[in-house]
Amino acid sequence: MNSLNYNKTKFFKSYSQIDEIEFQNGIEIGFIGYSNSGKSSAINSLTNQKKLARFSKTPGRTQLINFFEVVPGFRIVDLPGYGYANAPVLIKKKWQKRVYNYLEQRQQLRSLVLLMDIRRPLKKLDQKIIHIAIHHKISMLVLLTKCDKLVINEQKIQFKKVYEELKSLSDSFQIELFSAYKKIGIKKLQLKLNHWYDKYFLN
Ligand SMILES: Nc1nc2c(ncn2[C@@H]2O[C@H](COP(=O)(O)OP(=O)(O)O)[C@@H](O)[C@H]2O)c(=O)[nH]1
Ligand SMILES: [Mg+2]
Repeated sequence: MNSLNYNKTKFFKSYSQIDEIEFQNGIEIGFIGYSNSGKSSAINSLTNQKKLARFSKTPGRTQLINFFEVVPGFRIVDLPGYGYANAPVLIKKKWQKRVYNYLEQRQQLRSLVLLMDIRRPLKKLDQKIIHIAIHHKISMLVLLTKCDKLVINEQKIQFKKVYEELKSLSDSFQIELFSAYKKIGIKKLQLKLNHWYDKYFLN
């Protein structure tokens, strides 16, 4: 299996609409989840770069689709966080539409990393994303983020809960505990991305 050097990942560009995206080559792995679920922190720890995906909390930044290039033709896409607590309903709907358009129309999207705060997994919009992924046959890695916030026993309970629920829907999900702070799950994330790279590029 190829082992990619994630440290060399570069920020590429941000877009507000999918029809603005100029490149039609290569493949993309989307990072998706509620705002505050730890997407930017996960991308930063994956790539070992503190400020790559600035973990800015300003809605202006988080509503864009941010592209990063791992190696030419292999991109990580930081999708707008859904369910931003303080945003007006209409704005929230607009961001959600952006995410759904990307998921449903972007040919280059091959796989998703769904991030859920381990203390509050499987919320309404997570479920919706899971159903879209199943429907469009998009493979998915589920990260239960900020696992450092729970003791081991509680981590296991949450893991089991998510595992059982997802297993009843599909047998193609991989679920992992993750903590950007404690560096848990980073290797598993890298291995999964390596696997996807090989699967989509070499075949
Ligand atoms: N305890 C803990 N907090 C985290 C972790 N990862 C992110 N956070 C915090 O959660 C908040 C949201 O993180 P961020 O990466 O910006 O989430 P995003 O909105 O999904 O991009 C920030 O205050 C982070 O410091 C983690 O592994 N453990
Ligand atoms: Mg972010």
